[in-house]
Amino acid sequence: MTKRTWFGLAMTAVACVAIASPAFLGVFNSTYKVKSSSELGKAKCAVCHTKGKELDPYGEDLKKALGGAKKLSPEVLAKVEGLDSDKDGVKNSDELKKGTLPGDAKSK
Ligand SMILES: [Ca+2]
Repeated sequence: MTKRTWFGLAMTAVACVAIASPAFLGVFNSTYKVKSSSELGKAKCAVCHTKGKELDPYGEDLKKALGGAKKLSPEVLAKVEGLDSDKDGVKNSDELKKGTLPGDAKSK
């Protein structure tokens, strides 16, 4: 791996920790009982983020549902369950049950 790649990886890790994600991810994982072996469980920060702070479509919908709140809750998560954030034809709630990514149209 090149120095540049390592730098990119390090920055991604830092960004992941610097923002609210760890707490959010905890709420997310316990609400949906995410299996660590599923695609969803492996994605971790990437469930909502493309890289660092940038949000994927599911992350954007969650941000809207949060409405400025700083803490994620099961109630906020429930607000976006009926949506199909990545527009792949599978509802967020169904993707979460299956363990696929609600913010990535390639995962369904
Ligand atoms: Ca979907």
